[in-house]
Amino acid sequence: MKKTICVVGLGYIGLPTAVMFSNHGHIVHGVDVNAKAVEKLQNKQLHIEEEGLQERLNKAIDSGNLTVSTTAQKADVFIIAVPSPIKPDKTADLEYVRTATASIVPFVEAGNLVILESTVPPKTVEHVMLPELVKSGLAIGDELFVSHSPERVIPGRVFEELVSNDRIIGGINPKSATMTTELYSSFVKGKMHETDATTAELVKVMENTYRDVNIAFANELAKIAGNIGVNIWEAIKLANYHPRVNIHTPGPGVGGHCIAVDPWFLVELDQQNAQIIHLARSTNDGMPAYTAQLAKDVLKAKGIEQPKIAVLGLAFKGNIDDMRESPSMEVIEQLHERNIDYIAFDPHIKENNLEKQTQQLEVALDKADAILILTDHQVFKDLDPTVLKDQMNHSIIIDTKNCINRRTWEKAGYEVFVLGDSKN
Ligand code: SAJ
Repeated sequence: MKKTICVVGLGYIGLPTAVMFSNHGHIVHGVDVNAKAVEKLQNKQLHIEEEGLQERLNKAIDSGNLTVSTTAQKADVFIIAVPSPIKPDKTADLEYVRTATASIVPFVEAGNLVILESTVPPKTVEHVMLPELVKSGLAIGDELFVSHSPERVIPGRVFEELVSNDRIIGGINPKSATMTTELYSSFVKGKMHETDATTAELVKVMENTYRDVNIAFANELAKIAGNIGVNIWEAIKLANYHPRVNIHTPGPGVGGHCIAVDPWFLVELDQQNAQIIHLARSTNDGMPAYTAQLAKDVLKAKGIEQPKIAVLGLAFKGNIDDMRESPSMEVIEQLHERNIDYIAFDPHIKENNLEKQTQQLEVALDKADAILILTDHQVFKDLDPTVLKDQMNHSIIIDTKNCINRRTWEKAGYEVFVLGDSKN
């Protein structure tokens, strides 16, 4: 059934969600505090990148189903999709969730549904949202329905995953959950699993924590394997042939705004019991320093005292333009601390604050002593080692993602070092 929907927060999740509902017959009003972003969207210009978003936004606005402004308005359903970052002391910053909730209070009416999509520490709906929503004077659960339906999409494949992923729907009561399931069934083809709000909050945080702990395990194994002369990539591949084993991959650290953040919610919630979770965070946060030290050791062993390194990859993962929490920045910091000169190159990143960055590979490699690969972009996998070799001072490549073809590079005369490898 056609609804009016007010989406608060037009970022990586809110905007695609608003556009999807608009293009599935609902009347949507999108709200963002960022006036510049709102103005751009009103003119059908994007402030974020996502495959397939532009044409969907055009369609939504042209059809008249989507309007955008900086203030909320009356609707049947309110969807909140705002950031929930951590503060420098690693505790959750829930101010955006609280103020977004407060901003809709003047507009909610009996029979409305409020849905939180942001990933939050368990009990946020109960302890942060509901105290704001009661100020509407409506009876929570009888007149005003509330649920948590966390997004689960991966950047770069948002529109595919919005439709096909299963969804967890956590209502503050069964009626809230049923109403939410009904709404999302406008476009979701995956299964929708109803539960209570706090369980849904925990489930979402657990999913990202599972990955963080598993990656930390892989990173720990990489160090152990390197020390005993075994290639960890080969070992993990073989272990994963077991039907019940799925070890993730090591690397220079964990980036993005989710996996490196959400585990802290559980540490804050129950410091005493979140032991493995806390240790995993520290292990992954220690990988940039490990990577910089690896580079230093490799170069020192070759007698190169004042090296210059071409750092390839600034995005937090392959084939995206997103640098949020990217471990590359910390690796660069750690290189700097070890007095290693660097120049960074990432064809996916157009703007950043780095002093030493180039948009040309030739400039990055000019007189470099080594290449250090930090992101597994396809363009790096496709590099032709023969073309580049003569520009460099030394033919050394350090691959932290095991993404280049070792044989090809060795054949071209390079010495190849891989993180978690016996030959380091
Ligand atoms: N990484 C490794 N080793 C691995 C996998 C990843 O080092 O084996 C690193 C990546 O290089 C990257 C970081 O971890 O730096 C995170 O990348 P990712 O692709 O695993 O995850 P995100 O942050 O892009 O998206 C995650 C997803 N969650 C899960 O897969 C459980 C996504 O579905 C969520 O919607 C998203 O977090 C979110 O918003 O919470």
